[in-house]
Amino acid sequence: MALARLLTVVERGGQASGDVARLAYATTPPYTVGITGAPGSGKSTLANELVRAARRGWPTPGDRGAADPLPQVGVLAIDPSSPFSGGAILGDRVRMQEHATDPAVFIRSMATRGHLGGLALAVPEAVRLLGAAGFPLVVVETVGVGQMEVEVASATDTVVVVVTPGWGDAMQASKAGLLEIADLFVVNKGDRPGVHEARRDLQQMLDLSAPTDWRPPVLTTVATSGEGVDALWDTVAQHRAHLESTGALERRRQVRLAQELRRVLTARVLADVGALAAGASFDDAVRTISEGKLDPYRAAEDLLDERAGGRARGAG
Ligand SMILES: Nc1nc2c(ncn2[C@@H]2O[C@H](COP(=O)(O)OP(=O)(O)OP(=O)(O)O)[C@@H](O)[C@H]2O)c(=O)[nH]1
Ligand SMILES: [Mg+2]
Repeated sequence: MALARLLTVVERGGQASGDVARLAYATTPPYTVGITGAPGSGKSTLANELVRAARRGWPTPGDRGAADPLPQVGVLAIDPSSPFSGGAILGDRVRMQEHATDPAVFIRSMATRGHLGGLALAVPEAVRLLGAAGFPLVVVETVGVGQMEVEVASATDTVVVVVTPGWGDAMQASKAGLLEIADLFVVNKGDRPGVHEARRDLQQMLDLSAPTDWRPPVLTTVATSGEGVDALWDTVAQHRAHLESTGALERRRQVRLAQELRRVLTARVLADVGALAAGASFDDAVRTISEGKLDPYRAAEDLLDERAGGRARGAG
């Protein structure tokens, strides 16, 4: 499938990825829902169920029957630790199998190939690509552990943070920086003991955080049975309506674009640094520094000047 191949290009990064991004750019971005949380908290199972609910369409307040079904839904399962990609990792593939024959649901796992900018750049590009391919909704699943994973999750329109019942889970989420990025919380595995305590812990933490015009609701789900997932989808829709009516959606997306542009710039500059450090002038500079005839600061200036001169000559 062409879309899958284009996503592989985006995943690899570099010039070709930039070309794809350019093609996909001028289209309406899809609405994105991030699902993040600790490993094994049920994110994939929940994403699976959420897709099922979402396919029925965005709920229209007061008149459920009028919702237009979503033509296509994309799911990107981000796997920060895996060097493998190009299709769902085994566990996700098994769990999401029921959608596998549904052409309206596109599921893809993405891993970093270690390219500059990494997933933080590849994910928004992939989302844009799905938007250009006609997907109005993309669900992004990320394991909320490292800084980069939290950043990827927070770069979605509605961020769902999943916790499970059990001592200190809410606290762990807080430590991982998930409290700040959550638009809504889900206590999944609602069939297990400790749901009440988990909900209470989250509410207490929310009480302590600075009040905003949207207090993240705390929902309970049993992803394995689908219990609570319709309510989750309704709440995602409420959050979207809130973002749209306050202008916050526009602002958030603007901030994200600035972030993305900064990352593209950083990747470009780092690539330049890599090229400079691989050149003969660099080796010369190291030798001169070691002979005590030059300091690294001056050497860096010289290298940059030399490069700028080379560029000007190349352009002229
Ligand atoms: N009892 C119970 N088990 C659940 C529930 N939701 C998910 N599970 C189980 O929890 C395990 C992990 O579920 P996943 O959906 O793979 O969790 P995940 O967060 O995507 O896991 P990673 O992607 O590996 O971080 C599976 O065995 C699920 O069947 C639930 O609501 N109740
Ligand atoms: Mg998963």
